[in-house]
Formats: sequence, structure tokens, C-alpha cells
Amino acid sequence: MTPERCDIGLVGLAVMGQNLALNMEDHGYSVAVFNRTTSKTDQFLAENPGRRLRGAKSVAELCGSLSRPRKVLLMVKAGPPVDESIEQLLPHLEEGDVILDGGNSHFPDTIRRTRDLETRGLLFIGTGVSGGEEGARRGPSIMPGGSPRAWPLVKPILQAIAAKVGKDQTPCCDWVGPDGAGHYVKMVHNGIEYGDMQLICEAYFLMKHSLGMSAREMHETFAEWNRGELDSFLIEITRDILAKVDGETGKPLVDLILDKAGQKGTGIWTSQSALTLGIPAPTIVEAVLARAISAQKAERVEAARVLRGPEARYRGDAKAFLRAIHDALYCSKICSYAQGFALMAAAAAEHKWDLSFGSIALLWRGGCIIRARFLERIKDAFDRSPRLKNLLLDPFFKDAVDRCQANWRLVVSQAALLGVPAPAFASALAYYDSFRRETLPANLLQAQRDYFGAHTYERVDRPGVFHTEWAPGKGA
Ligand code: NBP
Repeated sequence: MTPERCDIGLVGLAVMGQNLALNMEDHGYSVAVFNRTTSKTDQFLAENPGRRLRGAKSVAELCGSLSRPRKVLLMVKAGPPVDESIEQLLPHLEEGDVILDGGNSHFPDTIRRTRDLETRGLLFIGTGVSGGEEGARRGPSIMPGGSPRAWPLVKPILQAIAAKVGKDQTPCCDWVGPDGAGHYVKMVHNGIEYGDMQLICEAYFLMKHSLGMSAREMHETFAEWNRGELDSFLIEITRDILAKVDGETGKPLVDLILDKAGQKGTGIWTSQSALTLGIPAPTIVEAVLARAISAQKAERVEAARVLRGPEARYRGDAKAFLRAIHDALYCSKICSYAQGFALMAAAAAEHKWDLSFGSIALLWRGGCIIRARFLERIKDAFDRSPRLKNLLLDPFFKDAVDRCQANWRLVVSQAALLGVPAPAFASALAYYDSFRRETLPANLLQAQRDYFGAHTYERVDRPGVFHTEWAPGKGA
């Protein structure tokens, strides 16, 4: 069933592209597809007969087969392949046509591409798509930003294929903002995802080494946690992972996996953006660094033979400590999200994006990797107070941290005493304790800066800018 004119074109038939094409077709849209390596296009069409899919052997053929204004979704590897694909498309598009980039592009590239294409009369959307292969096929979370005029043209199709949540089946897809806003929000989503994953791993590591729990016991614990306030996709998959037994050895498969984590860069970008904007996001940064130190496997093996520390077993009430780990995870997660939303607020101010944080929480409520019941609470918080400065100041989250912080402190202090690394738990607590203090030691820091660099300082008792000759015997 080859359609005459297709509703949308798709370039890039790897995992994400194939699944998005099928998802769009499921929802009644005809899709023209093109892949640089033609054999993949042929194979895809052969595997999916009887659908309104049309293969193209060139971008010219792809663009010629689209209804107007043309819409072409790029699902190619982020970076130069996106620019190369755009260059190839340009001679075959005309004013008012839309290019969408659904890959994990870095937001400054999306800002540049939006401007470049708009000056040529074309419209551009850079959209985050989260949910991996399964999400792309069944309903991802979609975070579009770019040329505002393009949104009405692609809204029906993007909202049709997105995940739906709630009684009224709200799509997890809405307009985020101009130029790079969509990809920025997706980048922070990934940074938060790094934080969530690391926090869960720290909970697991404490259960395993401080409490000596088996994989089966941990599986049951995560199953129970998934029925409470931590209910989320990442807790759910952790539960399932801990139940998986290796067919050959009969051991928990997780114990057979090399403890060396990879990363593709979105966590690093989030951390870089936080540092550039001067917004503390220590839990996300620690999650990136934890992957980095995990990757130093050979060095760690060597150091383990030399460096000493306390033994890791907790000798107190194991049941109470397990509950404390739960609370530490919950409080740390709240801090990590507080950091992520504060970061987006700073970026919105910097780039003049009018971001709606309640809507963003809703976009992440379904379809994506960080989907969780918790995000409904974040949406409520921004509904109550759209200009909320920090999630920790919302009454719901303030009460949650009040209720759980004694346990959080117990876990962080015990982790230190037992010599079990818990950098994300600890950094989240340090963030909380720094944020809640009216005074920090930066008065001394300012004095040091003024001492060696004449950087000047302000005083608490009168306005103005001051400099002192600090060396003994100099100045007043
Ligand atoms: P990949 O990121 O692995 O990219 C492979 C695709 O890019 C193939 O179709 C390949 O064509 C094409 N491509 C490359 Br590589 N260089 C090209 C070029 N110069 N010109 C044209 N096409 C080129 O695919 P993916 O994993 O499906 O991801 C697609 C995008 O979605 C990426 O940006 C990714 O970061 C993002 N994303 C992925 C996931 C996920 O779970 N995988 C989730 C969310 C977002 P070829 O067949 O000819 O080599």
C-alpha cells in the first residue's frame, strides 16, 4: 500500500527512526522513509508490509513524495550528521517547509540551526524524544522547541504519537519554547535521569554491602518501594533487573556485569550548563563523576590492594536502616529535581524562553525514562506557585524532607563511617544544608579573594564596595 503523497518524511532508520515511523503509521499518518544506507530502508519496508510507508532512495525522492508544507523528521546520530542531512534536504525544500530534529542534539546547535533555517524561509524544530526504543514505538515523551510557526503544523502528529497520561489522556508532548528550548529541556531530563540512576545505585550498593542483602531480597525491596512514593520506571526496572538470573551460572545476572559505566554526553552537557550559568546542580554532577570513576576500573583494582578503609557492614537495626535508605533516596531525589528545575529557570532567563515548569513536569509524567508518580507532585507544586523559586520551598516537598531528613542524615553519616561511597546522597544533603542556611562561609572566602587579588567585598552593616590591606602591619 504505497501512499501517493505522504504526511511526513523520516530520515534515519536506526532503532528510534524505525519505531517512530511505525508509531506515526499506527496513528493514521503515511510516512516516507529514507536512510543513508539504502539496504536498511529495503529491509524495514520488507519487515513491515501492508502499511502506509513509502521508501525513498534519495532525499530528492523523499521530499518529492511529501504533501505541503513538507515535514521531515531527522532521526540520525546527533552532531555533524544532522547538519549534513539538513544540507542535503535544503535544495529540495521550499518556504514554509519544516525540518524536525528528534535526536539528542546539543541545544546551542539547535539555536544555530533554527536561526539559519529561518533566514532561509524554512521552519525548524529541535525536539527531545525520550523513552528509548519502547517509548518510540508505543508513546514517547516529546519536548519540541524551535520555530513557533512550525508547532501548529506538527502538533497533531506529535501529540498523536506521544505517551498519554491521566484520566483525560493528556499527551506527554507540548510546545516548550523557541529555538533550543526543547533540546535544553531534554538535556536536563537526561541530567536528572543520570541523578535518579546514580541515587538508585547508591541505595543498592548500601543494601548489598552494608546490609548484606541478596539480589532476591533487594528485588523484593524495590518491588515494595515501587508501590509507594518512589513509584517510577527506574525503580521498576531495577526491581526486574535484580530478579534476573543468569541461565548459565544460576547467579543473579547483575553480579556478573562489569562495574564500568558508559556515558554519551547529555549528563556532561547538563553539568557544563549548570557551571556556566552558576546554578548548583551537584547531584547531577556527582552522577556524571560517579560514572567517570567507575570507568577507571584498572586503577580501582590496583588501589583496592593498597588503600584501606573501614569494613562496610552495618551493625545496627537492619530493618530501620533499610527504611532510612528509602528516605535518603527520596530526599536526595527531591533535591536533584530541585536542582534540575532551578537550572531550567536560569536557562529560561538567560535565553528568554518562557518555560512552563508545570507543563514540563507533565511532559515527563509518561513515556520517558524518568516517568514517575512524583512528577504529578511537581506539576501540583508549579500549579500552586508558577514562579516557585525552588522545589524545596513547596509545602509538599518541604514536609517530605522534614519527615525524612533524620533518616537521610543517618544514611549519609553511616555511609561515610562504613566507607561505602554515596556521593549523590551526600551531595544532595550538602545542597539542602547549604540552601537552607542564611549564612555560609563565603564571608571568609571574600576576604581571602580581597587579600590576594584586591577583588573587594561588600559588608553586612553598610552599603558599598570595600577593599582592605589585609597583611599584618598594613592598612587600618
Ligand atoms: P543512531 O544515533 O545510532 O544513528 C544512526 C542513524 O544515523 C542511522 O540511520 C545512520 O545511517 C544515520 N547517520 C549517521 Br550515523 N551518519 C549520517 C549522516 N552523515 N547522514 C545521514 N545519516 C546518518 O540512531 P538511534 O539510536 O536510532 O538514535 C537516533 C537519535 O535519537 C540520536 O540522536 C540519539 O541520540 C537519539 N535518541 C536515541 C535513543 C535511544 O534509545 N537509542 C533515545 C532517545 C534519543 P546509516 O544506517 O546509513 O549508518
